Amino acid sequence: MKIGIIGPAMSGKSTLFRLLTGATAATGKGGIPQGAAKIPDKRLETLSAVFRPQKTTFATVEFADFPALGAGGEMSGELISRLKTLDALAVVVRAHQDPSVPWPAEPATPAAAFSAFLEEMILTDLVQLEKHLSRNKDKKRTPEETRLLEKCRELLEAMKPLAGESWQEDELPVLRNYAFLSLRPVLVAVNVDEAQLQEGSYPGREEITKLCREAGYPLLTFCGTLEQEISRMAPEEQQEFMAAYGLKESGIARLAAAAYRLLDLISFFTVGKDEVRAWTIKNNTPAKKAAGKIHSDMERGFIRAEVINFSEFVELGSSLKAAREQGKLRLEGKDYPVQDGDIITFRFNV
Ligand SMILES: Nc1nc2c(ncn2[C@@H]2O[C@H](COP(=O)(O)OP(=O)(O)O)[C@@H](O)[C@H]2O)c(=O)[nH]1
Ligand SMILES: [Mg+2]
Repeated sequence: MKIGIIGPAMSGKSTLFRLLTGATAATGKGGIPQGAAKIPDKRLETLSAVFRPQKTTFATVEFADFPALGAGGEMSGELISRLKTLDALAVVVRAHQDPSVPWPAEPATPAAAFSAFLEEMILTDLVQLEKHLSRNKDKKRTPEETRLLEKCRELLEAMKPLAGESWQEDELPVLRNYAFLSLRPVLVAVNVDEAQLQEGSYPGREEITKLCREAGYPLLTFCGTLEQEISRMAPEEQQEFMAAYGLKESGIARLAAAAYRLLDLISFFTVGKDEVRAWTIKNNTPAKKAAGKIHSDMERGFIRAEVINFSEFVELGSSLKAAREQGKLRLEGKDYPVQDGDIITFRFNV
């Protein structure tokens, strides 16, 4: 699962990337920096305090720091084909007005920068769609597929991203074959300054809020410079500092968590003396398949999953022993859809 950070030049993309991944100068494929961002999870911290393992492993999500869009949101053909390898996009736009940071062309409001991106993405899809419809004119396409593509055309012509539509279970695989950009989930991150953060507002906030609501995109704010300061502090100091800004969590923690939700990912936990760990699965993954995340033997030889959800575990005094004695460890079969926060021990046979 990979999220691309995109947006205009100087909007704060690389700053955000470095904050999320802790990367300094990591470079990946084709010169695009890539790295894993830790997904903060208070539940995992609690489990770690209970089990005192040698090692605590958080879930991660991969981010890639993409080159800037053109001043009018333009995407080169190369950029488009790279964006198609991603599972989701995080669009960074700038609200802070720091005069020491140059603008790529003219100063743009967050809404204008976001609109430019949205329009470019939709037009890219529309061009591709028309190509398919005309080029494959003679090719046999089922009536359903043609109907589906025509529905896409209607949406795109109305400037609606394809992700906003609730597609049928059997339509999605067909659509995915076309690799439309606007079918990808998107989140929007507005880079604000400290005063804007404290006020909870910035110029053009209402406009971009409305646009994001219409597109169905989550909208978040972060202050790049403030987050940089936070990231250099010791944990106790961070809490105090954030409290002064009325923040419970850092903007980066909120963004990482939002990215996880955007990808429809959830975590289950394994606990023990060696390691307490969060494992990432897609929402609604059956237990047997989830076991395969840990080891293919566990999936192949799956017998049962012994499950208690984190919240219940805490209610029962944070003791697996107590939970077992009270018969609160559920035995689930291979089709059980693993829930976010489940603490699981897999029983398997090799
Ligand atoms: N004043 C201010 N400057 C920022 C903030 N975030 C990033 N910058 C600065 O803006 C410039 C561009 O940031 P960068 O992350 O490189 O933008 P990119 O071109 O989108 O990758 C850098 O000099 C950053 O230090 C912020 O929240 N406030
Ligand atoms: Mg950059």
